[in-house]
Amino acid sequence: MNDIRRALLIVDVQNDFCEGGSLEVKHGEEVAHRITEYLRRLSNKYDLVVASKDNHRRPADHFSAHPDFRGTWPPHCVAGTAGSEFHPALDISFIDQIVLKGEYRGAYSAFDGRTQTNESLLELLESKEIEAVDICGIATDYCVSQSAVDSLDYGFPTRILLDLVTGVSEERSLDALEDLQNRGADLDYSTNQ
Ligand code: VGL
Ligand code: ZN
Repeated sequence: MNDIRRALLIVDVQNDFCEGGSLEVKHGEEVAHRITEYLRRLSNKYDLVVASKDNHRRPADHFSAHPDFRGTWPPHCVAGTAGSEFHPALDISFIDQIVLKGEYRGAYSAFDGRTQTNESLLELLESKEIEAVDICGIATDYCVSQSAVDSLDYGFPTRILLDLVTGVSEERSLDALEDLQNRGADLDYSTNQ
């Protein structure tokens, strides 16, 4: 189980995506707590723990005063605001690298993000010789699923940790998970790891 080099990708566990945030997603806080429990139990199984952050400055039509909650959204995760911070229930001491995305446009995939030294997520994974990616975080039907699609397209065996994700729409989240499974992702519970 530990013979292949594995990364955990924690997607957008930020205040604005949790209860009380400007784009709150149901169970966001619970997911933050569960990811922390998982990290305390099994972070040693990962060769790299990466967390992405939505980090908007002027993201064009990603923000709207009349959002449809499918392609346009209320302002959220604005760089430098409290809403863009990691949720306090996420224990950030386990995070090796952060990737920021979405400064000047909507960017759902963590693979659109860059590290502090301006590396892409793909470059980072390659430099750490990562061979497989596990994904958790918010939101299942947007940033989690787009990140997983990219991970699969780049050739990484990709697993979604089902009890460590939550989505904007339950129906679209189920569709997204089915689509990911059809693309070859593994869906599994963190409690089985
Ligand atoms: C996200 C909507 C808008 C996400 C980001 O992190 O899933 N969703 N921006
Ligand atoms: Zn966004």
